[in-house]
Amino acid sequence: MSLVVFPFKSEDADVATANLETAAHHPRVTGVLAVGAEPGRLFELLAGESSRISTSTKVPVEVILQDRIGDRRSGKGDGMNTAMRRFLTGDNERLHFYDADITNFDASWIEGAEKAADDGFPVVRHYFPRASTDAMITWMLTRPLFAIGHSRSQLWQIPQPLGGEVLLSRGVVEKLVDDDFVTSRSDWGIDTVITYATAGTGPMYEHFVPGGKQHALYGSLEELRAMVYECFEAALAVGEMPPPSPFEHEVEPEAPATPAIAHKVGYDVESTIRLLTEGWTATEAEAARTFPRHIAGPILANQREPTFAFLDGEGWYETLVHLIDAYRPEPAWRSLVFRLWVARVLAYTTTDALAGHSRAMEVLEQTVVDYASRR
Ligand code: GDX
Ligand code: MN
Repeated sequence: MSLVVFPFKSEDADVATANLETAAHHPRVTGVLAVGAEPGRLFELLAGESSRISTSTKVPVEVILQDRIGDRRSGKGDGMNTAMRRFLTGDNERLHFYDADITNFDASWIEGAEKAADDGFPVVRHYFPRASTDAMITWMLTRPLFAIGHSRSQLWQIPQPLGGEVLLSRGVVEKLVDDDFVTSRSDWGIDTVITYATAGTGPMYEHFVPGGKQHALYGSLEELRAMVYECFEAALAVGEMPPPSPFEHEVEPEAPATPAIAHKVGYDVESTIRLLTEGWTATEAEAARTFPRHIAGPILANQREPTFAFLDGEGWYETLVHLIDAYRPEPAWRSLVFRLWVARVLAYTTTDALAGHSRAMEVLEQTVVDYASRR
């Protein structure tokens, strides 16, 4: 008995409807829930579709609005926390989360997770191959900060700690809804804190999806601004928490990325370079001057011209270590952390990423391993 949940905000209605339908048709699924960010056209449309799907499948399909639960920007976190509370009012045993915008969502995702749960794993995460310039928040912020903050734990070995595709069994959800660290994170940081809060509480299984996750694409990295600093702040907060206890972590072996994934370009470089030089304020420059001089110099050079080559693996490590102490959740620092992340992504894209997909992935992984071994 499983409930499948899709948080949604502004997605393609046909894609979201097809996903509700796929979930409702699965024999293991006894309920489907879509949690919307706000009322409006998409919300009304999905509400209409949900009653049609309920009637034809005899599985309850509900579309609800998220409650205000956390104390940060109201975003995906409020959506997921609303879903977990709602799940506990029913009698389903398992809760699956999937993003509403996945275009290759099919029964195999549900099956992969259910099978691992049948084998006794209360937490199942889906992971999949990604383009070498995709997942840049995971690769440059979350895994490095986990590696620095909890170097001896298995936390940084979780391949996709920001993934929104997970199965949680009832006992796990009960813990999460009682955990302020999770309920307060109403923004993009929710996936980070759920990853932390589910690590160390029992076995964890990683289900590999060979075809990857196809979903709505970004234009410029600018679209990720809030996600960058919100995920960064969540990962910093995790760094201040006690390390998770050792846990059984079974990771399905991964297969090489298909050519379509390996050759995909993650973002537009030209429109991204401008983000280095635009919009500097005096307070942001002041924040930049707190870095050690050999890093502060090239950061501040971006006020005049794009400068990013200094953020190789070594430069980035020093940058993160300084941020861990100096960062404040204020506009100037948020702008600076986004700018630094853009510079790091460009430095990587113009060097390691050019070496081909499999080499680039090795370098990314090795960099995280190196960060952990320095602590
Ligand atoms: N209820 C609700 N409220 N749903 C939301 C909100 C919100 O405020 N904002 C976004 N969503 C939904 C959205 O409709 C989609 O279904 C899902 O959350 C993910 O959003 P999307 O814009 O597709 O994000 P993206 O960039 O694909 O990010 C996903 O992967 C990231 C990653 O792995 O890098 C998402 O699961 C992120 O949480 C994750 O960090
Ligand atoms: Mn998406």
